[in-house]
Amino acid sequence: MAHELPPLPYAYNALEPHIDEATMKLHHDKHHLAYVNGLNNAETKLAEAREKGDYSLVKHWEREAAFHGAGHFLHCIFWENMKPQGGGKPTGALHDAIAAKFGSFDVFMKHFKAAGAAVEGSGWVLLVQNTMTKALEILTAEKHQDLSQWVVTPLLVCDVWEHAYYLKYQNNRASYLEAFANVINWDDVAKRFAR
Ligand code: MN3
Repeated sequence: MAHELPPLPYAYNALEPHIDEATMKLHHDKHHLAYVNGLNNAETKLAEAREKGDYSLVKHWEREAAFHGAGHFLHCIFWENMKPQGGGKPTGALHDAIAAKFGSFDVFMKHFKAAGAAVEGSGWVLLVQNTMTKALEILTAEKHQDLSQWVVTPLLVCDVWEHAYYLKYQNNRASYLEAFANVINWDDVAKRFAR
């Protein structure tokens, strides 16, 4: 099931004069499409690696999947986060949650814009909800992936920092991963998946 470029939910010129038509055309038709194609290619290569049992290029293709996948999913949200005659303030539960966390909507917007302006190089500023604490947070990302994709919920995680295995396995992380496979609580993973 290949990923596809979703059509813009409005015309290319619909956000004028705030965001110009030429930018929207290039951004959606060229940049976003490149992420979609790159993600499909990476997933194909990873499927081939699984078929062949050859993981010699797994680092490269995982990086490609993270870069293009994060780019694709964030842009899907980005287009829908905008509309002609947008702006103003949220109402209802979202407004209340923002006010409760940040003090007021105006403070939230100041923080959001400052955080976005401060991202070094290319990146994003995001309002997110932590799925564990339910808290709203303002987060930033340099580039957009740093080896992961957005819009995912963790189901099974394994710490591969050295402190998690060095006393017993020293530099042999692969042996630690073999051992980890023997202690996975699949009931817990299944519960998270069902949720
Ligand atoms: Mn972009």
